[in-house]
Amino acid sequence: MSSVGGAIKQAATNMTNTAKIADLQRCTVETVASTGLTTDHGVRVSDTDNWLKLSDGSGPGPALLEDHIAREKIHRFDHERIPERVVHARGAGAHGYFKAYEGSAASQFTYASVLTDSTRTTPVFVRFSTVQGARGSADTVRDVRGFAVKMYTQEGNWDLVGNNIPVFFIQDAMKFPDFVHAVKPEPHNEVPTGQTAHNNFWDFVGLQPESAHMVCWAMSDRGIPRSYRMMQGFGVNTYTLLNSANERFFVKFHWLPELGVHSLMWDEAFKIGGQDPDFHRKDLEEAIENGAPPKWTLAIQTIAERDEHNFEFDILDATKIWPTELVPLHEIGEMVLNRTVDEYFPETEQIAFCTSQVVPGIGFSDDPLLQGRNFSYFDTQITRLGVNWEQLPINRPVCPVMNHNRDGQHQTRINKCPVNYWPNRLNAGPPVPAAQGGYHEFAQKVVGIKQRLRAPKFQEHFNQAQLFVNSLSAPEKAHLIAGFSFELNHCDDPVVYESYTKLLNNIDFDLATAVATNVGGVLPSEVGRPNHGQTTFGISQLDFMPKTPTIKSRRIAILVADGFDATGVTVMKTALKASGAVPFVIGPRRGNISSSGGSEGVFADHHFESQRSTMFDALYIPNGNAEYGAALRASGRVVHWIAEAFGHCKAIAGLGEGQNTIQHALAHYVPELAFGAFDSDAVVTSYGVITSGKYSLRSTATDVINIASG
Ligand code: HDE
Repeated sequence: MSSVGGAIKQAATNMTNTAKIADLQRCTVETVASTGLTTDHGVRVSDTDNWLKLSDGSGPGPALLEDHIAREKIHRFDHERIPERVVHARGAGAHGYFKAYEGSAASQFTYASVLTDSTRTTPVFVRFSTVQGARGSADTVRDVRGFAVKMYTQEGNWDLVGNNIPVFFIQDAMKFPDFVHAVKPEPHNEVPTGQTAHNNFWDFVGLQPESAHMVCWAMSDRGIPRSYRMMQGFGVNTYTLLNSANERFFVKFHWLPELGVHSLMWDEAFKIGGQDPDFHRKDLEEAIENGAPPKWTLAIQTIAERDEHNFEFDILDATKIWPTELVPLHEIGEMVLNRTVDEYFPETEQIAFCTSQVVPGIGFSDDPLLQGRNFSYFDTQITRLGVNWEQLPINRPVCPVMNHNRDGQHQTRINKCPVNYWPNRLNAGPPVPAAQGGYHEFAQKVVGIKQRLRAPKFQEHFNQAQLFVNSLSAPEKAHLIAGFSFELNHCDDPVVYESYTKLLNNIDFDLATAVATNVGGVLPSEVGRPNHGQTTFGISQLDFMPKTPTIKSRRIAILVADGFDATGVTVMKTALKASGAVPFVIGPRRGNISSSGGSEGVFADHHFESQRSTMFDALYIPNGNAEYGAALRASGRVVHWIAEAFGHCKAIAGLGEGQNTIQHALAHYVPELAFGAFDSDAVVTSYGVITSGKYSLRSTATDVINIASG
């Protein structure tokens, strides 16, 4: 029996056989060539290319409607599309597992076994996404990234539907439709795609100042991550945990990436948007398939019930972080994503997250954003996937499901039971008492008057925006100014950019002055709001460099031409691979490139035109003979490669002719033109010209330098 595609995932399947993968196997179909083509009702088809026609043979003749085989093919095609997600339409997903750490602090706060039982391996599916763009938009646009985790626990599914930014634009769920309408393409011309750089977005956020803190995060480097694998994840909303002594704690969830937090340069991000719109999607797949499964630590911040009101901000306000100096992080487990999907639509598209899906020991708070989310997600899945969306293979739990919900479109369960209600004479489907694992709501005492309101501490909007700006490093601050300036410069309505530059003065005078100067906004005449001068850990990406410096899974380009030094390339490739990096040889053509000794050549994976410096983290140019050096220096594309990589603060190393070529390319380089030149010091060593690298890629730079010198 020949099996198409069957062998492809074999290796991966063996090492990732979680309970969920086993469950999905029940409906995973291998394409078996020997079966031959059939209709959907299983009848073998002899011709799938020619519609049944009435013809004397001299011409096609009219097509006959009676051709049920052709009709079925067209009908199925006509209905392939489902509504895309109203936000977060573009995404990429992967399978993996979560494991709680042994002896972590989690059991002080919760009896949820998924978080406390270190002997368990809980299957997970994670979907990363952008928010604004349509399903077909580019990955690297400036936007917030979704970080949605479905844990298939033994007590039911737990969905932690988060973002890569710890706060949100609005405080009350009722503002969500306004916010999304404002950020999405404008209604009259459906412009722009995958961007927040337009009048309506800045008009709205200017009039809704509670968004100021989140807007700062989105305009910073956090809005243009290098990879999904190098982002933090945050539950954002305040949830609650319940322990076995029936004590309740408020909790915020954090995912901390093993690889550290890194971003693209803005100039890189929008170039990649055109050069390779699937950059992040492919990066996730490439890393998993190359044996570098991404890993995150799960950490929690908790606040006891009695301390709820002991903070100057409201701990239920999703536009605020809980500074770690006030509320420390406890690391309680880790998540690894080690398996790519078999088919995008049934897995990544049909996965449906709901904040309301929690498991015993985890609950909600009165966070007004979360309360609305708990309603919205379930509702939207019904439009997107139909009422029985929880039965879809990717969504169904790995534990038993038993209740009296019935029927609806696309019901796939056949319940062998004559009663579908409770109570019933057969005692079928009785509720489970809390003591035996039934979900238990905390008995929260609530006294109040029915009213529409914003609670008092929800009125303050700029303290933490200021804290954010104060906590950035100098390069990050410059990137923030550049981000604001780019976006507001795209707004052509003066009312919009003038009022937003005025608002910025409530956050920071220098920021407001710099942005207003760049975009023709309103220059502040005096400080709008005194700076409290406070900073906090965990805002700057420099706070999240990898614990152990690594170049694992980083893409390194080796530029060559005929006459290169074969030994130099072999040694470098071997050293890079040994460090877990992924080297690519780029030459004047795809194919064999001959070496200086004429002995062995090297196969160039790509030619100079087809892959740009933006797609790599670092660049190495080996030595070679004189003709080789001359050819490299005569190539405008090579010179541009080097200058562009330098401008993006990449690690660059070269030997001999490679070094000469780098110096040639950078001889007329005007540092001020570099897209971040302030932290891109050119260092000339005996190994070549090496930039210190952008702060966020510094570990790569150091390691490439070490390898080049070693
Ligand atoms: Fe969402 N959000 N959201 N959101 N959200 C959706 O659900 C909504 C919010 C987030 O990969 C929708 O299945 C409301 C915060 C992610 O499938 C929808 C409010 C955070 C995803 C919805 C928020 C998020 C969504 C659209 C304000 C970070 C993608 C399709 C009260 C914690 C999940 C869907 C995936 C998706 C509603 C605010 C994250 C319409 C009403 C805050 C990662 O239900």
